[in-house]
Amino acid sequence: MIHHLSPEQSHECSLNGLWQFTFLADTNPDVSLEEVSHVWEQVLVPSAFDASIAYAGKRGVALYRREIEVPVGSGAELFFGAVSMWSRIYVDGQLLLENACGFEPLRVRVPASDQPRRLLTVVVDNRFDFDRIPMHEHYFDFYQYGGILRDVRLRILPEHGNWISAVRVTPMEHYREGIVQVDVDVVTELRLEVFQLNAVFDGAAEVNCADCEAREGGFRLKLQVPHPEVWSPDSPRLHQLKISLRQGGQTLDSRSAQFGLRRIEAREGQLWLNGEKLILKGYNRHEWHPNGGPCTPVSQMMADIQILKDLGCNFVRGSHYHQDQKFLDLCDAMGLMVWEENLGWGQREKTFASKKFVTDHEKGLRSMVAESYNHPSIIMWGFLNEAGTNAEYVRPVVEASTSLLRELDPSRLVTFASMFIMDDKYLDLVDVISINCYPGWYGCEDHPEPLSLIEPAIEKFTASVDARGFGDKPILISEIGAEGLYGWRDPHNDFFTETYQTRYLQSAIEATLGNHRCCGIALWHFSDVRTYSGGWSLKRPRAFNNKGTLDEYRRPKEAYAAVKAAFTKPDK
Ligand code: ADA
Repeated sequence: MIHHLSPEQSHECSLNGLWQFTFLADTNPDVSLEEVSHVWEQVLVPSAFDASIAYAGKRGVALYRREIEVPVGSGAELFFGAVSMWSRIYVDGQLLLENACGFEPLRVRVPASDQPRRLLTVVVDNRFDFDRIPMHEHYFDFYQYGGILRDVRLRILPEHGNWISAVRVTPMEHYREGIVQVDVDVVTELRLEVFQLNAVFDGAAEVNCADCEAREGGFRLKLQVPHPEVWSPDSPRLHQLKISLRQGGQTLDSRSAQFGLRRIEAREGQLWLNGEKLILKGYNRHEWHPNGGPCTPVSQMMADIQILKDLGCNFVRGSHYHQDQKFLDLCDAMGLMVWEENLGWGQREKTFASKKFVTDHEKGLRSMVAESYNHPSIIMWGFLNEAGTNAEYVRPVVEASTSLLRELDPSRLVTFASMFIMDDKYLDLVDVISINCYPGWYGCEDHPEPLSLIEPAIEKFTASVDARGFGDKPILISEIGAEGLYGWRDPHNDFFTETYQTRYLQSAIEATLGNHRCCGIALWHFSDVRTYSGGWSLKRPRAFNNKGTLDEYRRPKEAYAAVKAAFTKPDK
């Protein structure tokens, strides 16, 4: 439908569905968009083109296009949940955005035109190219796909040009009484003083916006939620806020936000949620399923959350990239706490020497916080999984990332997963010390009883953290696990059997939850996933990371019952 009239308020529609697609393989990404020889086919957006049989394993440039309708004279904003790996977004042949992080949510402003039908074209490239795309490197232990991976939406902006671009709700110290700080970002060319704001909670209760301060780019308000209910994993109560931007009694634009009232703290060496000591029990989870690769349907996300709940989990680490907003919405509603992190995996000196990496990493952090700010399920922000944090070359990025995250969101905790806990140089900078470790799996070639290494290793790590003066910081075992090939049972109960994996996870949970310094454990990992291809996969049977407690189709391995028993045992 064409909107001949310009809208008075912004409104949004989905651009998911069939798009035209052409795969151009190994070509220059400066490809002509108009080339007549392109052969177009139809694909579904969102999807990963290389998760389909036709393009499995293929890397190269692909074009996506479709028509969009924007009323004449109105601007618009496009939202892309994720476009992987490298992308350029064009409207009517005009380049509007170039991006080089395949999990980052993107917002793109579309200028007004005198034509209502506009051509949206997206160029994607899933080839590794360090200079152009330093956020993605070929050695990451998960398969990196190409395509428009997540939801696409179009927001038509009001013709008068005054609109709300974001609403962020922060529960304050008196969150139990419903006290929140609300930041409203406004795009306008007028002085902010000419506007009034109107706030309605939970669809009914209008509150007074008198305590409102105009600041650069918008307003900051202190509001009180009527009938406040606290969010917790056992009682994940959510509230809604609708903010309207008004001028002279007329509503110019409105925007809604869903949020929860809760407080997360790290002190006295422990985590506290709503003032109560918190023990995290959970998993690392990749967004992945064999049917659609990194594009899992919302029904699968919900099924995964139900499995996590059944296992007795209250926590999931979204390894190792920005999370799909639909998954986070479900975690909010289901009461599953989340660690969300920026894309990163085991980078070393070469990466940190890249100026483009440093810029793109910072951009990734900003868009993660901007997009996910209101989810009560998120209790901590992470970045740089297993980077070289035993060395000086990461210092500028670690310092900048921790201070940026705190500046953007002082209400949550900051962490990174360290694989160098004994000589990590940056533990002073984080709120939660997160340790990735695999005692009894990697590096125990000559040991007759590898499982016996787990408990002493965790003891050694926590003692070393305390000896360095960080006794006040909670310690999370953020990864630990062993491979178990689904269906592989054998009297030797050796590595790769389901039984070794079961015993391993039992020991890991016992050693962690029995250690008073640990605030929790995130097992590596929820379900098996496809990983790097070719020679890189030699240590990964089937070219999969098989450390899932479930296989890739979510069939439980032997370890499932053992983890469930350990996680549902009452805390000591
Ligand atoms: C690391 C990494 C994970 C995974 C794991 C493993 O800790 O953070 O992504 O690769 O090792 O299975 O070895």
